Amino acid sequence: MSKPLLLVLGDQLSLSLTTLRDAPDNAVVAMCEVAEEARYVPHHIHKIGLFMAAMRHFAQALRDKGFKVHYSRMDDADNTHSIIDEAERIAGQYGCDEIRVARPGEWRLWNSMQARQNPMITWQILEDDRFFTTPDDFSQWASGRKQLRLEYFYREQRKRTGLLMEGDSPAGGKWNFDHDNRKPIDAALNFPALPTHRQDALTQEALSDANRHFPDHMGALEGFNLPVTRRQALVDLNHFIEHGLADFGRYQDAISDSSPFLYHSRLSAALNIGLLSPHEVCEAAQLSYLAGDAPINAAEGFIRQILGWREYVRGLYWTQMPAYKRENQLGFQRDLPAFYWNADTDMRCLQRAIEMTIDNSYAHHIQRLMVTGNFALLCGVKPEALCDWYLAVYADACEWVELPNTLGMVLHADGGLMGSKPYCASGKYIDKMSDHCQHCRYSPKQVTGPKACPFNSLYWHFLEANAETLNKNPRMKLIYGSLKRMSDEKREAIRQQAEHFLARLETSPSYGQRCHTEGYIAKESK
Ligand code: FAD
Ligand code: DLZ
Ligand code: SF4
Repeated sequence: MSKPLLLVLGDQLSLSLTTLRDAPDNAVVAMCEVAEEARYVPHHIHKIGLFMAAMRHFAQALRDKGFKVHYSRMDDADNTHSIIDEAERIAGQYGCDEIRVARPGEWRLWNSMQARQNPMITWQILEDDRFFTTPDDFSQWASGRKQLRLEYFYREQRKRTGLLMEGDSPAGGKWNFDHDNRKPIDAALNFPALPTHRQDALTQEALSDANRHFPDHMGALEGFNLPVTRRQALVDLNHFIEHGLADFGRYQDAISDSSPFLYHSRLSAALNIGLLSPHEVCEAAQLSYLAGDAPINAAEGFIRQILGWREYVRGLYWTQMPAYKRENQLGFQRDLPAFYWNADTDMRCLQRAIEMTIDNSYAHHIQRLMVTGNFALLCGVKPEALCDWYLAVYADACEWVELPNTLGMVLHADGGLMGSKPYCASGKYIDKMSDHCQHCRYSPKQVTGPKACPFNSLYWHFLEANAETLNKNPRMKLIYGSLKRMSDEKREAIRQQAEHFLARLETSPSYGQRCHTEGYIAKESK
């Protein structure tokens, strides 16, 4: 009789996991804390702490359910510190002849598992059915389409799941209420504080082990407040539904100089490691709408992020990898600006987005897209450098979701698969949506001169530099019209301003080198 090893990865912490269902009595569950996964990019210390604490709690929950669990700790003398080697070592130790694992969240692991040739142990990769769709579902939807647009994918998901549907029609009469969801920051707003999670002995020990093993990683654990158990994740979900959801839509695009979370849910990490299911999160938002507590623009906007974007990027990732990771359609070559690691910049919006990232291992979507992302796009940062940064610094980052957002949505490196046009913007956009500029030494109204906001000249410089590729795009026609109407002198002055700025922009050689030679600086929020 076969004896399987059920390998549960760090982002598979769900009791409903396919690997754990109908497990035979002789099965052994393996969970492996390994240094390789903490270092392949230099993860933020909150992220490492989250994985270590949540994995240890989940192993305990499995034991309580009667599973036989082998848990490899970071300190174990025989730990090989590689997930694949560790799984095979444990399989050998328990006499298992098969390793079962649900599809991992990253292609590199999936590929290594597929390629593994061990005559004693077979690897069986099961489909991860914790999502609304599988990669096969996405592939079927995509087949034969000229363009893959989120909006059409999302409408099908609504019909398929019945979420926010009234018969065959969308609730509220429209599929998308984004038009109502573009309010800028307002000084009178009161954002709900996140629940504070108690750290029990298991969590404290995991965080202390993380700190001891990875002392040079970005951030400090004093401010750690991520949910590490299902119970804590449910507290966060209920809190968001009660206090955040109703205003989520309206202020979804706003940026605050002081609040990192605004009305965002901060549920991404709990969702991505499996403490919450996307189904229960969407259903909770729908219930709140049906009870009259959240308006349709909020519930629809929120559900679209999960049922739409989250599923869409996952489908794109699995159907496009591995070629997707090598895409660089705009031919960007610049290394990452050095201040992405320490927030040492006088550009206030970037300084605050990066400080908040260092403090919380979190930034909301508009900070990622329109501040750090937009700046990297305008400067022409190469995809691999930017992707590694996003993957390292955010607690919710797993490659299936990080890569399409960074390489596709931010850098337009996939030639428009993810977005029909690049999300490039000048300082005017940041000034409109945020309260950063009043604290900044630059002026968003000036394009040239010593006080001019660097986003402004970089914006026009980016459009000029990439005109050959982008001016054919119908959605860019208007802006290229404005560029064309500019006088030659003005264009030349802007070009010089941008080039002067770029020539002085300090870049960071590579994350690996920086990690080992300098360490990362944890800054207190101001
Ligand atoms: P909310 O604003 O409250 O949104 C609710 C949920 O919707 C999120 O928890 C998330 O699960 C989902 N969601 C929202 N936007 C997206 C999106 N664009 N793609 C996929 N899911 C989405 N999200 C990650 O989960 N992991 C990442 O590694 C990641 N990297 C990103 C990198 C860049 C450059 C950009 C622009 C976006 C990235 N996102 C990523 C998407 C998004 O920014 C985060 O999901 C969101 O900020 C998480 O905060 P929240 O839970 O408060 O989200
Ligand atoms: C991100 C991460 C970290 C820091 N540590 C571990 C770990 O020790 N063990 C583990 O199984 N997974 C870890 N992860 C997540 C992995 O890098 C990877 O994203 C997932 O395992 C893919 O399913
Ligand atoms: Fe950012 Fe420019 Fe505003 Fe300064 S002036 S905060 S750099 S947008």
